[in-house]
Formats: sequence, structure tokens, C-alpha cells
Amino acid sequence: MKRARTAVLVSGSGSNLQALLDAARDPGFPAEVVLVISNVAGVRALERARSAGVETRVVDHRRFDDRESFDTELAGLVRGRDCSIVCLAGFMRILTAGFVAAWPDRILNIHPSLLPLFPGLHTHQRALDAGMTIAGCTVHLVSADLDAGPIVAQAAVPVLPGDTAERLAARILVQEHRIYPLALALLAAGRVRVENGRVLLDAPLPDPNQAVAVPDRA
Ligand code: 4DW
Ligand code: GAR
Repeated sequence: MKRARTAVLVSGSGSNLQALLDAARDPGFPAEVVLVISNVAGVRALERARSAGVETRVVDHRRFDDRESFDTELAGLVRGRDCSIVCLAGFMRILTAGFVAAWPDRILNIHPSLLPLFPGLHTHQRALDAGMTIAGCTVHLVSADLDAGPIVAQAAVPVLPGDTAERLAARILVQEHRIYPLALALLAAGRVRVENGRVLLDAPLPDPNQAVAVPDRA
């Protein structure tokens, strides 16, 4: 099996990167992480990549005059390592339409809400403020719009009495670490098809009772 070469873009702690690295340790996992790029030096995500023996690069966005030139540098690195998939894992810079178009339906992002609810920042507090009783997370294909694009996987978690944004975030993060590797595996295995802005899976998941929800199959 040829594994899909994957680059992961990060800006911070990288716990989702860790989930991807852990999953990819299994030789049967259909993707391998070959490059981790951070726009911030010294972050924990870079240490995690190094510990896993994965090549790292720091590309500081402040060195660039505009977003296009920053993205051109990123794209050159990703292309140079022959990556067919890009995963955003807590990556905090908006990618230009040009970068997104270079990997059509091949860029994943994880967001800590049940999109399309609560795009943007402070998602956990906003879910609490709205009185939600269920919260969750979403892995989606990245489009030029923010926190938008076809949904690949979602997981729900209960909001519990007395929850704070921090406690809810921690409960959601556990699920993020489950669904991100799942979504990457589906994409890397060629099982994700996009039609009319929605993801169709080519076949059911092996465990139909899985707690993770994915879109309908074709
Ligand atoms: C996201 C959206 C906006 C900002 C940061 C992150 C969510 C995920 C994402 C990252 N890059 C993306 C996406 C996305 O969904 N779609 C595209 N690219 N095309 C954000 O506003 N970032 C600002 C900077 C924050 C910082 O450096 O701390 C910014 O100006 O880029
Ligand atoms: C995660 O909770 C992720 O869902 C969120 O940032 C955190 C990164 O944590 N992403 C966004 O809010 C994107 N809009 P990590 O660095 O430990 O993976």
C-alpha cells in the first residue's frame, strides 16, 4: 500500500498533530506525516514532530509582506516534500484561495464545534452562552471561506451541569483526537468524494455503531 504523504500545519500545542502521528505509527494507516510546518517558533507541536522523527520547518509569517508570499513559501515546502494531503491542526493563519486551490479537496481542518454552528473563535463559551446541551467537533475540507467546507466527520459531547469553557474544551478535545485520524484515513484511502458541497463516502465504515458520525455514503 502506498501511503498518502501528508504535511501538517500547526501554530501551538499540537495535541491533534500528536493524534495523527500516533495513528500513523500503524503501518496499515493509509497516510504518513512527512512534514510539520509551524508559523510560530518554539511551540510544543514542533517538539512532538521531532520526537516522532518527522521533518519540521518554521515559516514565520511576519517575515513576509503579504499572505500570498507567505503561502507561496508554504506551498513550495509542501510540494517539495511531495505531499498530496495537508492537515491544519491548530494552525492560526488564514490560507489564501490560491493555496487552497493547489490541493483541491485535499486540505483538512479540525474545529471545536459542530459546524456550521459557532465558526470562528471562543466556540466553547459561545456554545455555553447559547444554552447548548450538546457540543462537539468537526473535521472538514478547507475552502477559501473560514471554518467552512464539506464535513468529513463530527463527534458530539454532552454539555454537563456547571461546565466551564475549559472543561467543555477538554471533553471535546478527547473527541477531536478520535475523529481527526479517522477523517485523515478516509481521505487518504480515497474514500471521500465531494458532490454538491457535501462529502459522500464510497462505502460504510466497518463499525456502523461507531460513536463518530460521518456523512451518508453514496
Ligand atoms: C482559522 C480561521 C481564521 C483564523 C485562524 C484560523 C480556522 C482554520 C483555518 C486556518 N487557516 C485557514 C482556515 C480556514 O478555515 N480556511 C482557510 N484558511 N482558507 C484567523 O483569523 N487568523 C488570523 C491570525 C491569527 C493569529 O496569527 O493569531 C489571520 O489574520 O490569519
Ligand atoms: C483544537 O481544539 C482545534 O480544534 C482548534 O485549536 C485547538 C488546537 O489544539 N482549532 C480551531 O479553533 C480552528 N478554528 P492542538 O494544537 O492541541 O491540536
